[in-house]
Amino acid sequence: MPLDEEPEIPFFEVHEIVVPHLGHVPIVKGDFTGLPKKIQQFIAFYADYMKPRGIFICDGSDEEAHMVINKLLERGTLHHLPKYEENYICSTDPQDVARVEGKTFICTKNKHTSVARSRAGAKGGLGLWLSPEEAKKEMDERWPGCMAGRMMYVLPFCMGPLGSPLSKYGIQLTDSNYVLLCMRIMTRMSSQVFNLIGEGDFVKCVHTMGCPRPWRKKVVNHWPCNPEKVLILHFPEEHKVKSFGSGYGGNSLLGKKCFALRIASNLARDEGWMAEHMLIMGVTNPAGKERFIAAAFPSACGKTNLAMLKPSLPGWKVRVVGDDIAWMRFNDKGELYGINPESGFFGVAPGTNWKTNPNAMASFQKNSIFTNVARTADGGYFWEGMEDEVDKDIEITTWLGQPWKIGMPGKAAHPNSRFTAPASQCPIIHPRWEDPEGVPIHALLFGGRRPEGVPLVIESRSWEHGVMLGASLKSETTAAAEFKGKSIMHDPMAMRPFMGYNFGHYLQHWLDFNKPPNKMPKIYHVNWFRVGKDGRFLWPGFGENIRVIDWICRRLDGEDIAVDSAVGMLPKKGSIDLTGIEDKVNWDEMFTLPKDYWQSDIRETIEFLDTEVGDDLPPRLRQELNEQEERIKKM
Ligand code: GTP
Ligand code: SPV
Ligand code: MN
Repeated sequence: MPLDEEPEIPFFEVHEIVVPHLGHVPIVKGDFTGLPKKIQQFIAFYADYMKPRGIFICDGSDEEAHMVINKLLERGTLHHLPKYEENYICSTDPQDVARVEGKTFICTKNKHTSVARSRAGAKGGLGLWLSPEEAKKEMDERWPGCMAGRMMYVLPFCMGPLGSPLSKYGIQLTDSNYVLLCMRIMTRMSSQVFNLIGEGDFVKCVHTMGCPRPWRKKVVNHWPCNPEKVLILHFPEEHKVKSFGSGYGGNSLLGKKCFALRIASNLARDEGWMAEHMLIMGVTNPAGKERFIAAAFPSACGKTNLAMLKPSLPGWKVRVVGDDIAWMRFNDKGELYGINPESGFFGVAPGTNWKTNPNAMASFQKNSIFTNVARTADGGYFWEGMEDEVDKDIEITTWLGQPWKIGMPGKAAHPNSRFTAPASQCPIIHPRWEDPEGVPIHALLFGGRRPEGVPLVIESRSWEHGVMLGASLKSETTAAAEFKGKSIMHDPMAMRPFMGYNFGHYLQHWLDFNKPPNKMPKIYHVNWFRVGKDGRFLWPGFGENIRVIDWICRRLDGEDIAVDSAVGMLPKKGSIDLTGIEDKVNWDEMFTLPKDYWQSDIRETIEFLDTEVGDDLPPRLRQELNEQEERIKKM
């Protein structure tokens, strides 16, 4: 029996207006009876289960959005930012500001479908499994009647260009109109999707803030949520996601991490493709040759910034296809093609400014939503990093609603505050970003925040060596999840919080792609975040990263500009173009490989993968680790 059954509801000889089983639940918008039967059943089942006061079937139109925006303005959840066109700001309950990884589970009948057969001492950080019985118990405690007194919105959406063979459909039920507005930006939300689904398959997404009326707890910032009861459940075998208690980002915009990574990685395993936490960018060199690069960095490690990079080298052109998620597939000729399943950017606000990321700035001058940023007295947004771009003395209201000025202690915006902007508004959006076939992917990058020991760029020796570099990915913790303080965490393939199935099987899936006729893209490891003795970044980053991209593209062209090292191929000294920044960077400091550091690093990595992935660690990957360790010993 499925974990969470939606029994056939027998009343479906549809009457004219009244939907018998829903009885007291009015359809306040949309044509329920005109929907495909399977979708009617899905809605009816959950309406009965969650008991909303009404059902609002969305069509994704501007009128509909305005209706909701006006309601939220009236209620005080949203504020208009008069400095721009159709930009709105809101603050959440301060207890609901990031993804909650410890409350995010994969539910499958068999435990080891979801998580690897780890060894004693494993911390279980590569995905958490919950048994069907436990899941049912937890759901029974939360979901029945959870929408009492609230509206249930039905959001039909498509991940990927409408009509692309690589795209997938979903329907999200939610009682948050903020989620409705953000999903409208982040996915292709349209009533067309109902017809495209018909009686076919779709991912069932059920989200609630978990505050049925009468709600007796204090609501902060007009943001009802239920932090004590947050639970995010994935049922890959049933193509279903259930999320309770949080309205924030990855917890509530279920098309994003839940569907496009956790559920999709399962579909990808079964159907022979890849669902990855990667940006996709097109880079054209001064000679006019374009390459596409997909890059996996953990949360808040620079994907959005790299995808929209403004090149500091003359003659280069960068255009963005996606900034967070890539769905990729080898075609019949063995060429890897990728699409961006999303249609918006949910980007980290702090640090973003007209210098570091002008293309992101330009993307959110209109039709955007800002969450947990600060406001200026002249009706603009503000966050850390914008100090040089607003009047020094301007009155600011922090994300917590406190009066504040630049230079005062404390922070104006939450470190994980975000902008939600339509991708189509990005001035450098790639003309092929909605190409149903996707774009060809020529290189894959992995990277994280590595303050110590790890050089600016490493080229893998082979596909398998590259997969090992990806599996060994580590990064300093950031504000994107609930972790406190800074420490270096493993984040293999930048997928640690987003794995939808057994990580050992996932690595094997990657290794298995290397077979004819597939032409394997080259794999690189990059690190913009190495720190010098003075505690400052050794590499200027942002627009200067084009210099590393240039080196990578020249390698793809076969230029002899790399030297062998114990950890992979490194740039020959001087082979990265540093024209104009020679005095700012110290090559040797950026590229030295401290033997002690690497020896303990590889030991620790092997230990980690042995313990966490255990018997599911592919032997080929273990061999790559051994060989790397041997080379490091001989360094
Ligand atoms: P998610 O959206 O959470 O997945 O993050 P992301 O990977 O898209 O990271 P993003 O580009 O938003 O960058 C996160 C933070 O890193 C921001 O504060 C940036 O200013 C900073 N950052 C990005 N690129 C660089 C870089 O090249 N060098 C330095 N020093 N900081 C960077
Ligand atoms: C991330 O944490 O990687 C994000 C933000 O992109 S969220 O959508 O909240 O996952
Ligand atoms: Mn991002």
